[in-house]
Formats: sequence, structure tokens, C-alpha cells
Amino acid sequence: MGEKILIIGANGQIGTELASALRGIYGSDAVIASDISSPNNAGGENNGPYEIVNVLDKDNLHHVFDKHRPTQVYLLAAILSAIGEQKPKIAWDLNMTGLLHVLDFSVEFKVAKVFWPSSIAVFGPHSPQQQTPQYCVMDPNTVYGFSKLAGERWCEYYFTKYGLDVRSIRYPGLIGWRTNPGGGTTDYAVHIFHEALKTGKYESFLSVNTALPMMYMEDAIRATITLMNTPADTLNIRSSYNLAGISFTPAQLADEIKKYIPGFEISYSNNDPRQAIADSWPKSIDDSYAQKDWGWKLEYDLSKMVEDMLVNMKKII
Ligand code: AKB
Repeated sequence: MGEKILIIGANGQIGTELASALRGIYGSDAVIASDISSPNNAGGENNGPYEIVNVLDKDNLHHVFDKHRPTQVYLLAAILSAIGEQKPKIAWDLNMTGLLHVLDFSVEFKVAKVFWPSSIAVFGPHSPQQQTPQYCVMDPNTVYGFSKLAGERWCEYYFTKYGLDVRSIRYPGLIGWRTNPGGGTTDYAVHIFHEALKTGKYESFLSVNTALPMMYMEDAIRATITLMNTPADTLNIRSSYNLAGISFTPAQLADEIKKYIPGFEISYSNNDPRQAIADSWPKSIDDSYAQKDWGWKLEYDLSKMVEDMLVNMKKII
């Protein structure tokens, strides 16, 4: 039987890119893109089946599972760290109840594989900040962070109790040129490219030396699809895999951009609430389990990513 892949949250930063990549691999009709509103078509959502889905609306979601009988589900609908602090209860509800609905229907409809993204936000101020290991103290202090940590525990629970094949990655901040990020702490690393090309200057909401783990979207999509195609019995982690990416500060990113836009100027605001979130997160990540279990290897370092971002963004700006 061929694959039927349901993507929930297909209009977002990751969903848009995944929809397009999965349609390239499995064909347009095999991928059902869905989101709470009409397609944005950045991921070619108009080129294949599309459903309006609200993960909090059980009847609506059940109907979509029943209609399409997916073999794989990617749940990407979530509220990220910065917006989550503005709307804590709504973020908790969407991130948690939405996940539980999808896990329950995946068991009911015997979905073969489920992907759910976690984040470096599961770590907190008492986690080791350098080369943060897979297993360590985790005391996230954002609603987004502890919703992701609780979600990881639920994923492992459904795997153990119900045999549901759930797979997950703790994404670093993601940087891509096709879409904008939606309300996270790492968003500066995308905004900076837009402003560098449009105005030649950018005010970073994170301070000069705030290092965070980041990853180019090409690598993130490849990681996701690789993980989903790995034989189940070689995966030793059913909570979520650490993924390292590239660690850099706003100053280091600006210096790299200056190589292509010499007049580019960066300044720093010093009273943004996202700074406290960034300060509680790892600066770099140890992803040796991903390397060992599914052969993970990063392709884009800082200079390769900046070059590719600028080449592609110049075509669309
Ligand atoms: C955010 O900044 O909230 C996200 C994340 C790191 O999960 N990009």
C-alpha cells in the first residue's frame, strides 16, 4: 500500500517546507496538507489535497483521520516560546490537547508512524548549557518549554503502552528563506536576513553574545525525513532526539552577513523579554544519539547557510 501522509500545521515555518519536500518524494496526492486556515501555498498546498483542521476540534480532526486514513502523521501545529509567554493557557492547551488528540486518533486509526517536534526549549537554567546532553536536569521555565517536555513524555508513553511508533526531534532554532518563523525566541536569525537585504540594518532583540543552537531548514527537513525512514528497531529514543545544528551569536551571524553586505549594521535592544528565554536555553547541544542511531550528519555550517540564505532571498525580496 502507498503512503498517505497527513501534515497538521502545513502553513507554518516547518510545515510549509515539509509539505513541499514530502510531495516531491511521495507525489502530491499522497500528502494531505492541513491547517486552521486556507492554504498559503508556499509549500505547494494548492498542488494536492488540503483540509482545514483545528486540532482542538475533536470531531473535525476525527473526520479528517477517518476520511484519509493516513499511514503517517506529522503534527506541527504549536504556539512557540515568545507567543506562548503572552498566551500561556492557550499555548498549553494547543500544544498539549492537540498532541493528545493526534496520539489518540493515531492509535484508533492504526497510523504506522507519527512525527511530533520537540525543541531545545525543553532545557532550562539548571541544564548544562554547553554541549547539553540528551539526558540531564530539565527545568524549562517557559510554557512552550514545559509543554514540549510533557509532550515528549506522552510520546514515549504512547510508544510503550500502545505500541504507537512516534518519533521526535528537539529542533534548534530553524532558519529558512521560504517562510517566516512564527513567534519564537530564535526568530531574530531569520528577521536579520530580511532587514539586511531590505534596509541594510537590523536591531537584534537578543544581546550581542547570546549563543543559541540553530539549524538551516535544508538540514532540519533532511533530519526529519531521515528519522522517519529509519527502521523502528534502531531507534533507542522515543521521547525526542537532541539535534545540535550550528551555535552562533547575533554578532557572529552579523559578521558573516557583512561578508556579502559590507555596509550592514547591527544594533542591540536591551529590554526584550525574549532575552530571558534565550538565557535559559542551551548554547550548544550534544547530538551523539542521533548520529549513532540514524546516522545524522550536519551539512550546513554558518558560512554555507548564510551564503545559501542570501542567494535565495535575493530572488524573492
Ligand atoms: C522558539 O524560538 O520558540 C523555537 C524553538 C527553538 O523551538 N524556534
